[in-house]
Amino acid sequence: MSIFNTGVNPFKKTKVVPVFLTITDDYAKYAAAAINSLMKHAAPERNYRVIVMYDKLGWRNRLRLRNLVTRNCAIEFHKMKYNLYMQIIVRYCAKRTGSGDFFSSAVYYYRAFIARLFPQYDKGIYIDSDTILMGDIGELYDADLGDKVIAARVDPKVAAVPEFVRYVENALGVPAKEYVNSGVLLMDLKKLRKLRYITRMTDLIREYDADLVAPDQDYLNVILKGQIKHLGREWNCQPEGESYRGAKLLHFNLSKKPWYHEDVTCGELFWKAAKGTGFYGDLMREKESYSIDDAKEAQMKITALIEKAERLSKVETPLIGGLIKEVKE
Ligand SMILES: [Mn+2]
Repeated sequence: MSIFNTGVNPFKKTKVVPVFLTITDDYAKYAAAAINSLMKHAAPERNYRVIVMYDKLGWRNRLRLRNLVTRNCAIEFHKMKYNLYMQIIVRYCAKRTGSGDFFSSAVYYYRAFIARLFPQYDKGIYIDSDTILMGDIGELYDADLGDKVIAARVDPKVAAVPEFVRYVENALGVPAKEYVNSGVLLMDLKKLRKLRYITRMTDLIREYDADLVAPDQDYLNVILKGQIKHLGREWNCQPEGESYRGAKLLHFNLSKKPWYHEDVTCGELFWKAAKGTGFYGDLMREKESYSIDDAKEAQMKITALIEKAERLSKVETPLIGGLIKEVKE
């Protein structure tokens, strides 16, 4: 147990809502706003435990995140180990350095390890660090999964871009109206352990070594096809381009980030969440130094991602998961 871990008796597992984030030093300042807003909207009668999974996260950032702790929200840090699964992922990521390679960092895959690394929990939530809470995350935790393995929202960014629609349907074999965003996940960790999720994912990586558009999310959709419950808009609301009325969680996904741009829908809510976190100054300086060239580069990256999706959609059979399909049919 590290000195950075604090609060809420970890052994009262049935009473705790575990919420996982996966970050590096670069993401700590955004995660702070996400965690702060989570704590602000926490129900006083419940206990929460924010678990930050990381590889490189300096002690100064850990200390600043730890300072967010409240009476009923604990923070725990978990350093990822370089085990066999991680080796496969790191090697796979190292090959993906093209212009459309958006998600070529191992940190995107840490969420796939949650079930295996935390056997003390039967249910858990994962959230991206580019999110902020507008409601009590305990309500999401209480949602009934029925016989499904996870719950997530159908990705609104996919439906909006025809190249993405063709990509998920042709290259992944997943209907666009079923393809979910992996930024907010409610997980039945027992079922994920039973499925041996991390083994299945790394098996697919080794078997196909496929070049994909959003790898961690693509594997999730292929492996759990037909076993995902769909969340409503309120739990993964992407305010740029859709109504945010009644939203309980805002996600600045594949859009202008409020920490770079002035005119971002709901941007002021992000800044409100960042206030008092100890990262506010860092965030303001980052926004100040964001240049027109940086914005151009970000736009070019999105264009390259769409081009990659279009290129990869021109296949006869899906790129991964052929084996899974054969078993089922
Ligand atoms: Mn995100």
